[in-house]
Amino acid sequence: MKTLWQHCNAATMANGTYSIIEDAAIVTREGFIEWIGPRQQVPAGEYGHTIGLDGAWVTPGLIDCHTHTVFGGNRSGEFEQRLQGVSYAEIAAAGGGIASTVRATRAASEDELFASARQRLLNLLRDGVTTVEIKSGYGLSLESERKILRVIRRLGQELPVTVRSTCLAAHALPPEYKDRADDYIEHICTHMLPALAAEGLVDAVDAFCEYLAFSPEQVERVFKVAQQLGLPVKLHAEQLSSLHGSSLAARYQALSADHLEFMTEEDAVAMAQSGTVAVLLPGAFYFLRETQLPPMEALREHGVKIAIASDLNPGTSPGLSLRLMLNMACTLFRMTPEEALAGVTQHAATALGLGESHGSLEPGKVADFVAWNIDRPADLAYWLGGDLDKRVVRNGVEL
Ligand code: DI6
Ligand code: FE
Repeated sequence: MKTLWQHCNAATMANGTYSIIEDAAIVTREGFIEWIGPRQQVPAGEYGHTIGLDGAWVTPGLIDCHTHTVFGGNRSGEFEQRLQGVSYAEIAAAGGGIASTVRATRAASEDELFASARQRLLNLLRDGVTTVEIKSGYGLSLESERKILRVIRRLGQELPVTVRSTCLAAHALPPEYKDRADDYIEHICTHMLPALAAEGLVDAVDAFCEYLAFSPEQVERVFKVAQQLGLPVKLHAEQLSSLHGSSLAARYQALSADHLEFMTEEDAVAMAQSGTVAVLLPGAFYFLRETQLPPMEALREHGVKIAIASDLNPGTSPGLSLRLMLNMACTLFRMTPEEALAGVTQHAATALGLGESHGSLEPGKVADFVAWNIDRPADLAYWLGGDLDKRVVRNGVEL
């Protein structure tokens, strides 16, 4: 049965631009977009339902392509410490930071992790998010990474959102491997990744390439195993220093390299050649009060696709609103509202390997869209948070 949605304007985001259709209509069938165009040209035929959208602006469902939604505890106490002058590094050296979240996550039951992650995810969904990526990485042992990945799968089953699961076992060094980073990498490569992949819990593999995490050589060992397992890779790179992780990611045809404040022009060239998406995370930039901006001009000049994500995590980006990240991408990184919206639709889909099926309003794509009661598409990057009036459609069905 076909459904006709009409009396709306559409920002289709095809090719990563607004690609506006005024007075548009959309035909959906069995969860997919069958046709979209000017209402005057709607194909003749039988429509089971005709739904008026009261002049709303329709965009693709928003996609948050980088989050760490599943974790135990939170770190607002460390936030207070940092405001009193204690540095992120000092807190980490005293056993806080990622290590404290790892302790809380290991101590939590699967049900407890599910309940807290569900609340955070519901916040993201309030912004019209219909697809989200969630990483493990606060377990750092086979059992606790498995626990997190199972929670991630369950979130996708129980909430109205498409969830992609990324294994970030190479996020930090667990305490039992202190001073033995190579041994931990070996454990990831020979035990963790093969087991978790065999259980169907992993859609992609990520790592944290940084002087205070893992070296490019260590990351490459993880990438090689991911490749053998047939899993695409992503990388946290160039957040605090330049190790050329983004070029390494490009050599492995990574779906994305993320953060990137310290990347170089050569990195941008490599990413453009491999089609690796640059995922920028303005929430982490803001929360850490960073001053080094990602090289926007080099990214644009070399045609690297740019996505924006929340990086929702307890340490560096407790960000519960993807639309707030759109605003920050514009104010902090000087992106245009159009670039920012492409960054949470078409380019975010590509960063998840879903560029053919999601991210724009085009025939053949999944019918995930949001009808916003706004005046112009730029309103999505303009309002600072809040809950905008909207209707959300997922797989062709209004939620
Ligand atoms: N980059 C980050 O900013 C976070 N992880 C990462 O790879 C930090 C996560 C944390 O502090 O808990
Ligand atoms: Fe992250």
